[in-house]
Amino acid sequence: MTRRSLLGGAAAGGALAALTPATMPASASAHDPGQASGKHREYWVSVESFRHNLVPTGIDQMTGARVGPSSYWALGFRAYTPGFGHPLEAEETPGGIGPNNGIPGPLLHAHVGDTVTVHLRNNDSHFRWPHSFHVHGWRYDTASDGAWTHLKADAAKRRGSAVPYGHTYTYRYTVPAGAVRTWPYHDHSIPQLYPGANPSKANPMETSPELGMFGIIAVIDKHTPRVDREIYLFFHDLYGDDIPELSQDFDCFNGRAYLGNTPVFTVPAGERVRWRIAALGKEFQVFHLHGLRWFNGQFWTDSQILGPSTTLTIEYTEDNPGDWL
Ligand SMILES: [Cu+2]
Repeated sequence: MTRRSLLGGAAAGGALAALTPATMPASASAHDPGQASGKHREYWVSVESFRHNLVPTGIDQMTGARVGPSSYWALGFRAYTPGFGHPLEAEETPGGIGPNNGIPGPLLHAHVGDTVTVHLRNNDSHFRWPHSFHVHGWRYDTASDGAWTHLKADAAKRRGSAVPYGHTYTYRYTVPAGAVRTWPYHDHSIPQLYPGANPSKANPMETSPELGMFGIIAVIDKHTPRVDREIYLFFHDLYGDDIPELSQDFDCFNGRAYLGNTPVFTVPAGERVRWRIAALGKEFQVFHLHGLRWFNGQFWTDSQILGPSTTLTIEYTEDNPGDWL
């Protein structure tokens, strides 16, 4: 049963408003007068803290080696019904918010010309750190940048760069022409030290994103080809120096590390599939598929590199059935 079919009555209208364009026209934006023709989208996103295990089986199924300890206090973004009523259910269809389990955060969608509002609630009940919501790809002014700096003079302009625990903040965006692709979003608030971390070894600058505060934005326009399935993949790394509860450094797909723990994606033969892939941190990653290839705009390939804060959007037809790495 799909999520939509579960919805009925007034609650349904409210829940869907968080996912799909409302009927009201976008309000004209002073600095983006050309972008007022789209729909208005509204998301309710909560910052949540929870225990998370990067390697639930405790074993690397490629080598059979034991791995761990691999659990720590994580942070993530989760989408809610309007007014932060309750978490939205998973919606793993093209255009849906995805698993909505916190790592990565909900998949946010917009069409060129839309305006978007994101209401952020800081519900980080474990650390009680200030947090923020910072997007790539959409257009915003400094009040919606969500990027904290130590400059005192900045504080008044950069409201929303350090939303205290228990508070909410509303960010406003327009979706400019040329933004069609995949983008990341993440926390960009005050540097923090994970409890027990050695200040001389840890890098506090990106602690909250390292703990799981990131997600993917998909922007489309009327030329974006229809696909049968979209797969979302986020590369990120955690370091033992930053999070002393971890036995080692971990390289993750959607918050999981090592074969047998990382997500398994299933695509029926013949389907057209689009991957939206993003990376944060300081490592270079390679996205490599076995058994399948795609045309990257210049040539056919099965491997593409991904630097920090960059994304890939690839499409192909699933024409080689099998279990592939
Ligand atoms: Cu960024």
